[in-house]
Amino acid sequence: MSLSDELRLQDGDALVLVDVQQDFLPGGHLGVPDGDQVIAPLNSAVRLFQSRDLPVVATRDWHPLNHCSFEPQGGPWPQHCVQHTQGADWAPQLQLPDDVIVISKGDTATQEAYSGFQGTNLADRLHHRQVRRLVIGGLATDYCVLQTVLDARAQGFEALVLKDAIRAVNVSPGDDEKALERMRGAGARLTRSQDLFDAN
Ligand code: VGL
Ligand code: ZN
Repeated sequence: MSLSDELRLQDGDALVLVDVQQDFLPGGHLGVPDGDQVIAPLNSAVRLFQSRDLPVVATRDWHPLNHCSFEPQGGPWPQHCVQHTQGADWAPQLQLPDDVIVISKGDTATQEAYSGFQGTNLADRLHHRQVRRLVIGGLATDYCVLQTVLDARAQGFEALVLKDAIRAVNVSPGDDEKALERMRGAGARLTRSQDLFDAN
């Protein structure tokens, strides 16, 4: 099987967009450097998956105002993605399909949930649709993308990460590279979105 065969989409594939929300864009309450750069490749990926009738999932950080990850509660982060605020809305340029599967996470005040699988029914919903492989992009590489990819692998899904469609917070320089290494170590494959488009 050639490399491009492995990138060919088929039944059992699903696209997962991680936390492409206003607060993670530059200027947002937890702005990720160049976070807006993920939108164009992800919109192209959405169109490709839609054209094949393959599922598109969008996870969102959906915190109550008193969430434990916020600084006033002793957490590491400024308040962000507070339920029903503009910061929790999708990035304005993001083009989600009408039948997108929305997964809200981090909605319990006392629990952090970086992964789209944590405290949600994502795994059940994917298994129900016979999904076996996830194509993943979004924000942020070193937190929610990383943990979603690791959980996907732990749950037995194949994982293909679009490396130009993710961006990192990089609290410490090099966190992005460490995250990529952990994904690879867990058996995820990293590819350029253009290679996915060319193979399809
Ligand atoms: C995230 C920090 C805090 C993320 C969410 O989406 O990567 N990062 N909450
Ligand atoms: Zn959060």
